[in-house]
Amino acid sequence: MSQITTVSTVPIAGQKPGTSGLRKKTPVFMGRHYLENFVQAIFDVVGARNEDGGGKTFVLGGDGRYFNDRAAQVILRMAAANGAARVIVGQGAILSTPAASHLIRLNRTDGGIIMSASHNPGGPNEDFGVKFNMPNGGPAPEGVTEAMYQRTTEITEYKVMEAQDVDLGRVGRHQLGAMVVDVVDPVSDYAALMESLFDFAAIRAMFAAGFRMRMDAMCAVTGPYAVEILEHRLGAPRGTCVNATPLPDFGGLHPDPNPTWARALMDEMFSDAAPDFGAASDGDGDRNMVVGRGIYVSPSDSLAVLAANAHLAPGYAAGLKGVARSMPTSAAADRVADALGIAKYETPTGWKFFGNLLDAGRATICGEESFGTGSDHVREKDGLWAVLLWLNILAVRKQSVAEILREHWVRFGRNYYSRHDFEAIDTARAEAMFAALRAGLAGLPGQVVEGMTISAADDFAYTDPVDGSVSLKQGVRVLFGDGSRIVYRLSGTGTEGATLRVYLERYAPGPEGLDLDAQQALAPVIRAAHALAGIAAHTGRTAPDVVT
Ligand code: VG1
Ligand code: CO
Repeated sequence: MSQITTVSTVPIAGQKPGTSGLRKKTPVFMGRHYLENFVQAIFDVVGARNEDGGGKTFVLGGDGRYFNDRAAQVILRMAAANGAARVIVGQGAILSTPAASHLIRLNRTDGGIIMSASHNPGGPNEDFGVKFNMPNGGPAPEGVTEAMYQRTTEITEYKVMEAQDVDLGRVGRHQLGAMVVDVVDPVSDYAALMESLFDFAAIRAMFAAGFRMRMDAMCAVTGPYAVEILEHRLGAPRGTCVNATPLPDFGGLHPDPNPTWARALMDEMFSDAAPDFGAASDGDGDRNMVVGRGIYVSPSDSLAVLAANAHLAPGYAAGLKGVARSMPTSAAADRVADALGIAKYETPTGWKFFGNLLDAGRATICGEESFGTGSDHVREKDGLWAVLLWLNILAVRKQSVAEILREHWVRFGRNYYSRHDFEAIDTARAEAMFAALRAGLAGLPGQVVEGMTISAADDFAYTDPVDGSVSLKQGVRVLFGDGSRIVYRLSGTGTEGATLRVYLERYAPGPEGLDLDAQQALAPVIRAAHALAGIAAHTGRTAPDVVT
């Protein structure tokens, strides 16, 4: 028998979603009422029933990290108690973020709950997270997450069904009280979507002709997707995918695909035994890092190359409507948009800001400097999608990654780019640094630093061109007359202190000076960034923890 219980609770401080959902240390999420309060706030805001009283349908899945399976059972019991009619769950409560986005759209559901802290480490003492995606498949916009947060501050009770666990290991239809739980294979619909976008025959022929790649899934959710698509459907040799079994603690790895955390892949790609192409993905499968033999592709460059070549893939043969990038992402994609004569957009950090542009058909491809690229095929960034688009381009152009990148820079010029992260800074000190920076902005234009003249300085504000919503204080920008740029932001995904992100960019028009080391090319910009913000004086840090 299943019975619905109403449990008394009290608000828990700090349940405010950040850049991408609510993320906290796992023990916090496992604390009494913590998950329940937030999930109830979600249902209170979006509703589990339609206006006519009928139940809604949701998608549920996560990246498989520690507590994913237990949290899924709680969320299902609460969905049933709140009146939902049906929940579609990935087998084993597993769904990559892009696959969840696809299922939400494919089944015309009322949204979905994704359990992930993405690139943050997982485990009993690491991070967990929950976010809600809208019926369009995209992350809830700020207005909705703010309403959920407000709800958590006034919550007095939540509803839960008393019932046995649903067997999420068995694909098929299950019942939880009156609610249907459809457990689905997490991979098949997503793989079919990829086949509809890319020239699998051409990629298969490339592998058959000896092309070799390494795909590092970092013991996170992409493994099963990559094995099925790359090895089974495209004929890449068995073993192409490594770290392909999702583990609750990601095998102790930090599933953040960047040169620091995907060190093993970088070492292989720069060794004598390097394959033609390398890629890595993050905890929930929405990020990608791409590496050629002996050459690293910065995410900003990857976005630009994909935009310039997307028409080579069947799904984009008609061309792009527009390209959107987050503000801290380099302007490389803008140059491509200008050359193609298509629209370009600059949004705040976080995929939720691309949703309206994609829905309105204004942008086809979007990207962030943080290893996120995607298109209008779903409403999340999509790691494997980016890998497959690269493979499709390589199969058509029959050139190496290095050749493609060099030709790109010769044609468009090169935006040297790097991000320096200073992690776990004392929050008060980080805030003091930003207060000082903001207070001094008006006096910056005209000043000369490291031989470069500051042409403008501001705190990025964004007005959504589709719904007119305004987002303020999205990052401090310092622009120089020669096209160089510094951006300062505080991370909204961390769970410990503050993380300062400093984004550095410098444009080289070419044809000379296109092959420098990025850190060397950026040296004056880096020195200027330290000087202008007084990073050492405010934070006590002289060098970044992570450089991408
Ligand atoms: C970071 C990235 C941002 C990305 C977000 C979610 O946010 O900078 O570009 O959208 O993570 O990515 P922040 O606020 O820490 O800078 V994921 O793959 O963690 O969902
Ligand atoms: Co992610």
